Amino acid sequence: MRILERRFVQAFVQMANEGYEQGWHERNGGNLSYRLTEHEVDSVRDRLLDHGEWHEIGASVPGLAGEFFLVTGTGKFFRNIVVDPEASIALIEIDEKGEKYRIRWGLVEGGLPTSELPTHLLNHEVKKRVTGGKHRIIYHAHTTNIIALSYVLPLDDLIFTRELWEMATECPVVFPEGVGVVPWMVPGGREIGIATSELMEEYNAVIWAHHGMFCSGETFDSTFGLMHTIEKAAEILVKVRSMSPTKLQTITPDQFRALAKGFNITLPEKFLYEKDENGMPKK
Ligand code: 2HA
Ligand code: ZN
Repeated sequence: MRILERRFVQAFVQMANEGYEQGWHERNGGNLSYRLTEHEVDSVRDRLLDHGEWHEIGASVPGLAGEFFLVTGTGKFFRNIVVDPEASIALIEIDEKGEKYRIRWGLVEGGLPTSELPTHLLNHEVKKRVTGGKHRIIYHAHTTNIIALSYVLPLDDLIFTRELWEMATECPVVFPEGVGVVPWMVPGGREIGIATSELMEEYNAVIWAHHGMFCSGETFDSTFGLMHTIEKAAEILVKVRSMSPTKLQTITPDQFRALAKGFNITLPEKFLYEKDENGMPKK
């Protein structure tokens, strides 16, 4: 079977296209990576190139030694992934130290993996460890409303989480652990990757101020669904704040506690703080 016909490749391409259709991937914005199962690596092994040269990752990820990832290419446009996946995405192999990678398939017209490879792999390394290998997907998108909110809300995990939770009853059920926030940093390198992966120890979604968001998940559906749920909550919050600087009513801390009981989830008390007259945590 051709690599393009493999189920995980088709799911990857479909998800990338759905993100494009949401308006989250202008030009070459955003990137996606998927950690293959051993079975998937075996199923494609006889179709891989074996002459790719090794490149520095730009970060050290010993926890990912020998793993294979399907990744989007740097400078490639999400809108073209469904049209010509072989030219837009690549299958890469990590070396036995977790310092280098080489391309084993894809990017047939040339190119390299996403400029955010350090952040993707540092996040994968954390998530592989903390989920016992369950999480396989890291997704970065330029989600319009989350970006807009990063100009008007304090860049604080507690405030972003609480304000987003209040925007739809489903939100705390979908992301009970909350969302992390990285202040503005230069993208494309190790430093922002480390800051993001530290937050990924606790969260499955991390906002990059004035840039976008990273989500981690087990399946393509759940990872896309997490990005979609958070961005929709952000859209509602933008609408609420556009109509009025204050809320007439909202979901209260005690209602969140009742929801947690009813849905058998844990909502950390740190997000259920008392608010002052400006809607900020009471000092
Ligand atoms: O251009 O989104 O963060 C790809 C990106 C960089
Ligand atoms: Zn980006």
